[in-house]
Amino acid sequence: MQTSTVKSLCRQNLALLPSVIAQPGYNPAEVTTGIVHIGVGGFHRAHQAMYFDTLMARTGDLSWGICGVGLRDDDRKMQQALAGQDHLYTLVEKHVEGERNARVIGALTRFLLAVDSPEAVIEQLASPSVKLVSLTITEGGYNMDPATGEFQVDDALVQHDVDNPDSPKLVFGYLLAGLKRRYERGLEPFTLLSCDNIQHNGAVLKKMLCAYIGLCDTKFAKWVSQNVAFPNSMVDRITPTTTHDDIAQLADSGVTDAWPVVCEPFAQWIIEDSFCNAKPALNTVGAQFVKNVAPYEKLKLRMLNASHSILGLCGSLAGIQTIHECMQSKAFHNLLTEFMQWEVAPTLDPVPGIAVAEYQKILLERFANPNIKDTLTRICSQSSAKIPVFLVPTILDNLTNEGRYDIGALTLACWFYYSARGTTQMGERLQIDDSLADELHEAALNGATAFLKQTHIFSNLSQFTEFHKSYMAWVNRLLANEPVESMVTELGVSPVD
Ligand code: CS2
Repeated sequence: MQTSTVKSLCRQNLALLPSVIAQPGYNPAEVTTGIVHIGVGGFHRAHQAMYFDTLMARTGDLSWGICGVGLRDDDRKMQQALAGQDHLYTLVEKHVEGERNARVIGALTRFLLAVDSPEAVIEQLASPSVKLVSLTITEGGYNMDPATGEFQVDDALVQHDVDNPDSPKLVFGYLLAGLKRRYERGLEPFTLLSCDNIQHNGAVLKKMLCAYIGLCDTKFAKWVSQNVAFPNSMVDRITPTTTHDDIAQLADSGVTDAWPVVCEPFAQWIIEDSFCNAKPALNTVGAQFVKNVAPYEKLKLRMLNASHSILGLCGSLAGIQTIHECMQSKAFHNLLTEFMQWEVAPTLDPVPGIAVAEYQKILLERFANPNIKDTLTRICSQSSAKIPVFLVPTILDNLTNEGRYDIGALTLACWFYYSARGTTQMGERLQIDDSLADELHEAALNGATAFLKQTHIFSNLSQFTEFHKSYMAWVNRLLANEPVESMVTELGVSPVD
């Protein structure tokens, strides 16, 4: 392709884009802001924004545009990339066989960086056109103590926000300011939809937000708890980090996009049918409204996300780089089959409309997609916030119900080694992105038991003698330099084989 034919992505160039890149099915200039989304990363752009894009194209109701909000200074890169292209971006679905479907998403209307303009964010939240506020602020963003389930009040940023209600730093301060302004103006509150990988994410958001508001205004906390809807939701779509190659490949097909998103073809969104403001007809574009999301969340977190963490932590020690490379190893493939069948399935509740065996099979196929190239570095990032949600509850359930937990124990042993040494078993340095990395390293230097005794991560797991024994056995074998693959192979053999 000649450079001169490559078009930069913006509204003006939409009609000139090559036909292999699908256009929004509506005029993005006519979209109005009905949603504020806090935490615009790849996942939001591949998932919720895609659903709203399809919804607007399908129904012609253009009132579901999204104003993105970034709370961290780090979000500036995204703000700038999107501002330079009228908030349009390309979403590329990569299929197992190599086929790619690229489309331009036009659902984002604007992007505000809270650190630059807190007042603009609060005013946007208070806008009468806003009906829904959604969040992807990561598992760690809820300020919840995993051991007690309570809001962590002793946090300098929480205190800062209580003292500075007009220029908060955390999400809770913004939500309070936005809700209060609406209340004072006699406007209905917005629905607050958490889209993070947390069991009971809506209920957790409600509890944390109301606890925060309670520190500032107990009467208003009560009003929020009675008048704002916080639907729980299960979200799913594997979205790896965008690479330079992804950008170059798009340029080869004729479009310059500063920050496209790539993802798998699969997408799922199950939302509790509980709204206090207008409800988008997402059921017409593949999402599902249900009465009770809990069994779906549990299935997804315990099967998909925990399996990811297992591949991430065990695979990192083996020097593997990506999820699909793990899946090319029969031993890792078998390990996941065993884990899902023997350690997870017995802990699940019946999931309406989903056959668990079929779900497992599809998951293994999704992980094996060679075109996604999801890195173990991404999967292991913020393990300190993920493991307490994805894996520890399953192990605890199995300890209570005399179930199996060896694969869980091996994974935690690998995490200990990963935190203590920061290398593969061959001594190559690993890139560790975790806000608790130093703390985890310190704990691990005090030994494997001290590592497991971090109750804010592992709850009371260290007190279960049989679990401690299993974990220590794996730790000792890893420290004796036995390759993790041999343990993976050993555990990948079904007891009924
Ligand atoms: C991953 C998730 O971050 C992780 O550890 O398991 O990002 C996963 O890819 C998504 O939840 C898929 O829906």
